[in-house]
Amino acid sequence: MQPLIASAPAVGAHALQTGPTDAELFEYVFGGGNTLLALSFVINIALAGLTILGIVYLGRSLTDPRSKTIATALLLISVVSISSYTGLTSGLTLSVIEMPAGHPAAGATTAGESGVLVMWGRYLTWTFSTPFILIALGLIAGSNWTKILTTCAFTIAMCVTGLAAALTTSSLVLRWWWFVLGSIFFLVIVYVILVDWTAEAERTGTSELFRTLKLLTVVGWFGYPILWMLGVEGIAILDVAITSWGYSILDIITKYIVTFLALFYIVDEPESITGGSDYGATIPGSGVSDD
Ligand code: RET
Repeated sequence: MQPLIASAPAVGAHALQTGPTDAELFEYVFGGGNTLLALSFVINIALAGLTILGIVYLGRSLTDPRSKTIATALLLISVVSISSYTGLTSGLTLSVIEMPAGHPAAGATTAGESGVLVMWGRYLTWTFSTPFILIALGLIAGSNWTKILTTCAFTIAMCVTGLAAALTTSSLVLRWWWFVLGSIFFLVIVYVILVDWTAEAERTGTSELFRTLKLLTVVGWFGYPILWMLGVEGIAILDVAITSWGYSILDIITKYIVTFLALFYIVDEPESITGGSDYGATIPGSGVSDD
């Protein structure tokens, strides 16, 4: 009879099974030697918190259901963000992961363990934050739910493949293959924003705002795969603190700046944004105008 232990998976066979504990990672980031990295997390907790307060304050006078839907989508971007950065800060969504043979960072050590620091929580939480950015943009353009939900599905697929790329330790080729898949999904989103939503915004009268949001979004979003390629997950010419600041700055542009630009436009409830009291009602004629 085979000994039981023989069927147990080999320790260290999987990216998330080994490495330092959350407490050791927390100490590594906040223990004094990595102030730059620590700041890239904490500053975003503060900014997400301020953005939430800003939306609640500026959005308090909204009455139209469509404006409220957009404001709620904007709010949820920062709700996810504050949670995401809390995960990174606590060490919960950080890991030290050994890169496969041939990777420029193969053989590196971090916090006394072999491997590099991977902020995998970023990819995981983009899965939840980016759909809300796209819902807000699609609604501002006046698009339909088919297109909006299509971009949501593709952004989820893009972020999950990015997560898989970051966590794959078996093969360098497969890391990059995940990355290529994610990039293809990304191009679908870029197409919808640049072609469909641009034309729709033109028709619905929001093109001026949409042009600015589109520029910040498309240019900003291209920064993420570029950072992935240059950072420690890719060709490793940027160290973890610089990569993390890169992502944090892109987050400031693509989330908080986009949020406030959209919000300042929505608070006045122009005709191009309002949907009428029946907007979004599940029963015709039951529109709530008094809440
Ligand atoms: C990955 C790697 C796989 C290929 C591509 C990527 C793109 C990521 C993007 C992220 C945007 C994040 C935002 C977060 C705000 O909360 C996953 C890096 C194309 C575009 C806007």
